[in-house]
Amino acid sequence: MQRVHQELEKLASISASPNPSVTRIVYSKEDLEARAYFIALCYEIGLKVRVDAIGNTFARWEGKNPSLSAIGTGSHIDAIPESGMYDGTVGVFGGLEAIRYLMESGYTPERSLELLLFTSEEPTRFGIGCLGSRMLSGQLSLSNARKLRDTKNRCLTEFLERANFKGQLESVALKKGYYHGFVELHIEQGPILEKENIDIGIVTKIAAPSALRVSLTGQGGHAGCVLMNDRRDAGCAAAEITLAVERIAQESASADTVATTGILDIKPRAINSIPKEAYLEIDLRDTDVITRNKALEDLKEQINTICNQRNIESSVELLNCDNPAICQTDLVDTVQIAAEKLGLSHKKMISRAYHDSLFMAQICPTTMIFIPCRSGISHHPDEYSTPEQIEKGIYTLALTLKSLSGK
Ligand code: HGY
Ligand code: MN
Ligand code: MN
Repeated sequence: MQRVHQELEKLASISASPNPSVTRIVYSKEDLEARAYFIALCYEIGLKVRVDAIGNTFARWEGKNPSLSAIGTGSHIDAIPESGMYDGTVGVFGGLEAIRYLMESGYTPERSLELLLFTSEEPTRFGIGCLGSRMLSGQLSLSNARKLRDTKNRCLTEFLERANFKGQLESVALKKGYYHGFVELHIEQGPILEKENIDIGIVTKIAAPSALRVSLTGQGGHAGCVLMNDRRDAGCAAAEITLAVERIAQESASADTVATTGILDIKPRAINSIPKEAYLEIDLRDTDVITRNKALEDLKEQINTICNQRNIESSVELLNCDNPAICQTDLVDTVQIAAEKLGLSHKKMISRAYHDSLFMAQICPTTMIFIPCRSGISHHPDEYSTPEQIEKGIYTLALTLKSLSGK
């Protein structure tokens, strides 16, 4: 399986940041170049490729009975700034390798197999994650899609035109029953499999993410001349909110409540000028939607209290507030049987990261195959899975796809 490792290395070199980090923001020059590289590899093995109106890419291995609903696999190749080379890409290029392995073993599927490259799994461009899988599963309304703006106030259609993706947004959502099942191969992005020395994680539940955009406006002014009681310092309000985000997650009854202020900007950013404005993007998750929603409500209240006390204007925009996904038992069992056939240790587990599978699970039976990653590091240049770990994931995926597409 040497070729898939070479392909992952080549893919990692298509990046806006220097090796070993990877930066590949959706619809950037690097993203489009990486998509073209993937599509060329799909054509090499005769897959039929369709690209939808927002760039979701479907590489299809026609089955003997094309009228049957297909089996899907896949993930994403967009990468947040200064991140690693395995997040998402193992599911796309490992999915391709699984298909090549089945082809080369002389297998022909009954049900067609589709390998997907989802557009924009990461929230970097528009603040919302899983844009491609949300839209193809009908979880994001066209009006909300049209409202999306990046930090330079550019809209989705501007990027689609520039990338020359054809078709109407209306055509992205798939018909109900399009897929018979979906399985995504992905690095764990956590330490459990490595710690417990287990080859394969089988995902039974995917956490429920939510994201808030908070804009704060104070007074600003001269850092030397405005007395402390006269200040309306947006930077201090942002700092207090950031600590409230941490406190709410720490004090939650559930250990699965996690929250981060991943973006915190102030203006005008001058040492002798009191911050007039602040901008925060907050990520808050739990595997239980009720606990998550309670934490979200607490946070909104705290933001309000802090801003009232500090006489700061605030606007709070809920970017997304998704339900967790429950993975389908017989798909989970199919993965387990595949791992056992290969003599691989395995463990059922929760995914604390969200994935495109979170949305695929809304339209078809879905599960995920996790492989260990070193010290659980992800979204970081040190992200790493060994070739052996990747190959065990690919073989498990291949046997799973064979079992699901054979009937
Ligand atoms: O943030 C996440 O959970 C995913 O890796 N985008
Ligand atoms: Mn990620
Ligand atoms: Mn990912």
